[in-house]
Amino acid sequence: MGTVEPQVAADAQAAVTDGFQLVIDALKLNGIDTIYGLPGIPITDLTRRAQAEGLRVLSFRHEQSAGYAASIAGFLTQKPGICLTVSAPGFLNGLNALAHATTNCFPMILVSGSSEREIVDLQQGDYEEMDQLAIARPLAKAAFRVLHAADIGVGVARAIRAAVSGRPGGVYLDLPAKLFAQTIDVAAGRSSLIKVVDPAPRQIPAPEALERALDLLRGAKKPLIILGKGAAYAQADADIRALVEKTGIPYLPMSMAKGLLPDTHEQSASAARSYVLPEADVVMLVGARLNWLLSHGKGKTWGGKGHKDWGGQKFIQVDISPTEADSNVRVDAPVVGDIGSCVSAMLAGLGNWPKPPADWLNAIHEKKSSNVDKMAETLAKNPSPMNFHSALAVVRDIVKANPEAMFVNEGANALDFTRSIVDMYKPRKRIDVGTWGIMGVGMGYCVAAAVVTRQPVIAVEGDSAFGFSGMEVETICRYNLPVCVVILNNNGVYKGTDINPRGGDVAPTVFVKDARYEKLMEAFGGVGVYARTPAELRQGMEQALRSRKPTLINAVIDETAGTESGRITSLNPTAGKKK
Ligand SMILES: Cc1ncc(C[n+]2csc(CCOP(=O)(O)OP(=O)(O)O)c2C)c(N)n1
Ligand SMILES: [Mg+2]
Repeated sequence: MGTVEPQVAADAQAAVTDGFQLVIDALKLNGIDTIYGLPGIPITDLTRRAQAEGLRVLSFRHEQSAGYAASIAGFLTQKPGICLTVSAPGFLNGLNALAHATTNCFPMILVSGSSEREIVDLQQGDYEEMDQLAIARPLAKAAFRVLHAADIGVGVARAIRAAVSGRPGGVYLDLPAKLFAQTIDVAAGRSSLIKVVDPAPRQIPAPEALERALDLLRGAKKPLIILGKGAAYAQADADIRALVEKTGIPYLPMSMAKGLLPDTHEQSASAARSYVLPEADVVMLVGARLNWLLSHGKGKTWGGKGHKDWGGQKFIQVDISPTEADSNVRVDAPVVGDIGSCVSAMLAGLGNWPKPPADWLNAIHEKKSSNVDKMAETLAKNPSPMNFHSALAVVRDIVKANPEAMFVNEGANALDFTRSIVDMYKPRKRIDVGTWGIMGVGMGYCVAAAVVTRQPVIAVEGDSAFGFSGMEVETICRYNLPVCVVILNNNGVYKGTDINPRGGDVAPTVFVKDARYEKLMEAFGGVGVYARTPAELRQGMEQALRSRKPTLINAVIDETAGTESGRITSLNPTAGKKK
């Protein structure tokens, strides 16, 4: 070792920062405090250093779960949820969640390390070679790549803006391996970072659009409001409730808008859904889209003659996207703006609002009462083995007693029955399969819900649905999260009774009979409960909520109880199906 040249010594002492640090600094500067990810080349050190810098770094067993966690964290917080993955395979595992976020309008940023550009672009066979930016682009609201450390600030700022502004969505941020070790002068690095000002600017609706909408609504004989998860996302809970209550208009909450007003609210028309949709004359959609979940606003559900016929309703659509209106049927009064601004402007414009006609309200009330009575009868039965109803009657009570708890739900019958039986009492408590009816969100959602809200989490899962993310019970135990997973175990997809006519392998929808899922939770130090009766289920859930210990309750359900595809049997083509 010779003497160090003076210039080199000066360089060594010169304060430099690197790509790793700048990514962390840029996220922190913008108030991002949690990363959902899975380490490996080239982002392992990023996870370590982020943790050392005080970010919460939650490490999952599969990137898909990390991605779903990030996506729902975005929904719950209005800040982009960050999912961090390695290159090619890790990136691809995260991609499902990115597309899910875009489809559901959740703000999320998938940050993936990637391999060396020069080699990838010449297809010379680099380690985990893949043109990730090109692959992500069609699935994301926006996609960016950062090549120089000095551009990290801009890259992160653009990703944040794209994720949360306007209609939120999934954004992809590509960070090649070489970026992380690049060094630049500390001062230059600091000044390159951007703290995003007003990332989701309010979008104020036009006065004439409001007037048009209110005129239409005021003149309605059979008005109906439909609240979607966009309304839940907006966090304009008090105004939304005031709008519903001051107008006196019956409302239907979409699945993730349940609890925006308590499901027990007298204006809720949920228990009379199949009556109000075809009967309504003016329907105001608030943050809800006329996609398949609302039968595209036409067809028999809406009183149309044929499956594509218009039912005659006029629609008001309150949405942040100007291109949403007319996507399926004519919208007579689009109101474009952020839900909070639109709803508060509507409230201000109500004036002396006439109550909807009494015969409309009375007819709904009658339908509701008779349906509620029928349901109460079904719920009161106590068959052996349990069926969905007798198990969910217990879940319903537990949720009522714990209205602050977060509620995760996925499956087919396990989803559909739960949605209609289990009332929600507070906004943004229910998180589920969303627009695609996607399986696999369960355990990732549980982790994010517990971390973001610090409330206990109850997850009601089909046995198939649970399997998609089941290994994340280790993650739940590792972070000791207050999650109570209830598996409605009917031995399979939809039910456990299919038979393979040729013998040999079991039918494709059937699983191992009487599988002991609760042991999976015990394997990692959590509590496992095997519940064959409503009483055992109740005891297990109460204990889980009291102890806040990770708990998995394997609720044994009659394997004949479900129906094919739950409530959407009609969408499932079958070989002999009649038109
Ligand atoms: C990612 C994904 N793969 C497959 C499906 C098709 N699918 C819909 S529901 C479901 C599982 C239903 O079974 P389970 O969760 O046990 O609910 P059950 O009806 O038995 O209560 C499947 C596989 C899907 N929706 N998403
Ligand atoms: Mg099942």
